[in-house]
Amino acid sequence: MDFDIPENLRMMVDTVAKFVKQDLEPISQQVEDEDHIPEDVVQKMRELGLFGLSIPEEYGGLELGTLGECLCYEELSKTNACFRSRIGTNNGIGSQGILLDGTPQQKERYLPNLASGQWTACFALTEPEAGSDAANIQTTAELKGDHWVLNGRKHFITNGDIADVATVFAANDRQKKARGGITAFIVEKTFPGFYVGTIERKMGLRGSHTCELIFDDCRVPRENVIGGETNVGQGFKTAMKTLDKGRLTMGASALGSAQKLMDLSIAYAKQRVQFGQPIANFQAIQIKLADMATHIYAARQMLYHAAWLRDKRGAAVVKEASMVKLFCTEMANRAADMAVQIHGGMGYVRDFPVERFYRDLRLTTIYEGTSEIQRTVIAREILK
Ligand code: COS
Repeated sequence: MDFDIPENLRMMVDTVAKFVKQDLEPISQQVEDEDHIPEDVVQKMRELGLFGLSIPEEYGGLELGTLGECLCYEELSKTNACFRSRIGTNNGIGSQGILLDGTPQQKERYLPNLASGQWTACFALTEPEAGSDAANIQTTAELKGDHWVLNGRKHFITNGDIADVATVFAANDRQKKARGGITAFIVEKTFPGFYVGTIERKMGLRGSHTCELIFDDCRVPRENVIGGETNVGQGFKTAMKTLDKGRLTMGASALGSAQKLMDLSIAYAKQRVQFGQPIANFQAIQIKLADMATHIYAARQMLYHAAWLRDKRGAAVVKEASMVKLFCTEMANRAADMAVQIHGGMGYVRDFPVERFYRDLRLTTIYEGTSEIQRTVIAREILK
């Protein structure tokens, strides 16, 4: 076993850490208040290559591999979660369908624009009647001449309002559902019949928008079926494979935030004096910090191992990816709870970042597959 992180990845992580400290952290409260990331910061993200961490070099990305991408996400998640969310769809759910199953022409057209960050991508799977039951898609796709015509409504779509291109899953055959009935399409925002609907008012993750997408006789050229004609009906598998990777990076994000919360809690416990001494001297606080450190250590080992497995084995880490998402996100939520407790009243006010992490992390056990779904996937895999 070799636990050394390769030099090139270490350098990239240092670059991201510096960017977080110098450029992102100073504006994290402003972004929270304004619910918007300034364009000059997005431009810096482009210049650093952050939109193309996962995309192969031949398409202009950094091709860091799963481990490298996870390491960067971990670092980026030590500040406001919206920054990670901004680059997340291009690296993850918005590009992976094209990368994993797209035709050479589709990769050529879309991946360079996504890697550079000139275009933003989103992933449109979830619908009002298809959340955890992702195969219950009601949006329909009907072939009419040279075009597929999409009709329906997606919701909870991260970056949907700013997306130039969406990976959209629609039912070509409602009876067949996950087995031959769902097709993945690449839909550009300029295609007729594509509309952005309501933007949700959320508990947290301000600065990152989640919205409805509406398809009203939306005309999608035949060549925009991901993988081409032979892949009609095979979209559910594309969605599942995409989510497998997303579950690893989601784990990495939760881990980074948990680490930050522990660092903040240690610093606070050392300087906050009660009963004539720093509260870090009290066992009640020490136990919380020790638990946080131990759980973070365990989470990091499983994440790095699963990422390494994926880089070595390709996409076949279904069980491990769900385990990582489940463990890291639930761990981070517990860490956030402990961090609020250690900070006391200061953990509940908006002058300190702990309160924001607490709200933002709450989403991590829900989106890209709830904890309950992760357990379902793990159980299926081990009972096979
Ligand atoms: N990789 C590749 N193929 C997969 C797969 C994976 N991870 N998971 C399932 N498949 C394949 C199956 O092998 C099956 O193919 P065959 O017909 O060739 O056997 C097909 O897809 C259907 O799979 P399954 O029977 O498992 O479908 P279900 O409807 O039972 O799926 C779960 C159930 C819970 C796994 C799925 O609905 C799910 O992941 N839901 C959560 C969705 C989610 O995470 N949403 C978050 C919002 S998107 S950001």
